[in-house]
Amino acid sequence: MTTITPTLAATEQPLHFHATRKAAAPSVDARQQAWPVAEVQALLDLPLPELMHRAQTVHREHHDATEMELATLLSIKTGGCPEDCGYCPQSVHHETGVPATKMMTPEEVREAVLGAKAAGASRFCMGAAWRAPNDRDLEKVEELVRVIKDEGLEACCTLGMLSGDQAQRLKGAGLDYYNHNLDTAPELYGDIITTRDYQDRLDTLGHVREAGIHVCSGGIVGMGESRAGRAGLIAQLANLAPYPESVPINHLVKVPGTPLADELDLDPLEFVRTVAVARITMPTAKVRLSAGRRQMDESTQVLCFLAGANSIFYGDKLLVTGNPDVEADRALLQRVGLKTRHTFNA
Ligand code: SAM
Ligand code: DTB
Ligand code: SF4
Repeated sequence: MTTITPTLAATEQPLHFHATRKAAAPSVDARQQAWPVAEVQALLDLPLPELMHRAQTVHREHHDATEMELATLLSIKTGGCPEDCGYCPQSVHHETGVPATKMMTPEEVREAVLGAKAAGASRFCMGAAWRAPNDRDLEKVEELVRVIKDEGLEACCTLGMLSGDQAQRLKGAGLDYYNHNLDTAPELYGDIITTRDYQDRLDTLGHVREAGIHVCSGGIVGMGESRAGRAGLIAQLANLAPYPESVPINHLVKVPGTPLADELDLDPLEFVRTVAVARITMPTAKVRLSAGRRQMDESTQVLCFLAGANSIFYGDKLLVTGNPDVEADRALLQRVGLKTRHTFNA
């Protein structure tokens, strides 16, 4: 399969499944505290040494700062997606040269899971280019989830919108995490995607949560948003009650043919700040340094680790674009002195 080469180069409106400070009942669970956008923006605006110190303090209170989770990603159904997400190479609305494929078989998926396990991944995430799965698709995905669980890895998938019943079925198959990103701040959403709205995303997250599946939800940085836009995204995530167990912070991968291909480069330190603020506002979550590492220099990645990122995608490919080579990642983790499940179970 081809790997696509990328180009080089606030709101406080209450929404359903969104806790405002007023609505939040006094709670024994510190995870339920709400974050006004202005407070999140104030964190983003801190001098970097102060922000990093706060992020590292929170990170160490809740995690072993020398551990890194490795998750491997597999596109089980690529391309031909009817949605018009402006960043995405798999949308039929953009001429990116990504061909639509059929869904992978359980045998193909097992082979990929075995490879990921042998390379040291502890979590396996399957992505499909759907607006929402139909019931026949879902039955096949349930079988694929069982393949991952048979091999002893944590199972995650990202399939688009889910109904409550579909979420229950995935839970029954053993799914550990469901990834469904809010992607950007509510007020910017309509500039990036027109075929669904923010509330659709929140509804699916609600169904996932109700089914007892861990929520994986984050967004994309570098789509032309301001700091206020990044604050709006982080506040939305941090105010989910409870906030997601897993928060992917993606850097936009600029793919030729997508409307965002010519977006201006973001200062890498703005990306690092966003990771740090995600860590501070969602202390117990896995903060995942996700798409865009291939285009990032290693020092920026290390700053993200120091800002509290404790999970990466591991494997030479994301869905259709490239990721750093496994050997390069192993060498980087070793140079920084980070342990993975492989090393901390050894
Ligand atoms: N179709 C499903 C959906 O949108 O929820 C699942 C797959 S979709 C590719 C998963 C996520 O990948 C998106 O929500 C977005 O955050 C991320 N993504 C897609 N294209 C990207 C790009 N070019 N750069 C960074 N992240 C991207
Ligand atoms: C997430 O937040 N990032 C991953 C995963 N969830 C599914 C996807 C990144 C996609 C990057 C562009 C591509 O290769 O299609
Ligand atoms: Fe489809 Fe998901 Fe890509 Fe949007 S991000 S076009 S929903 S595959």
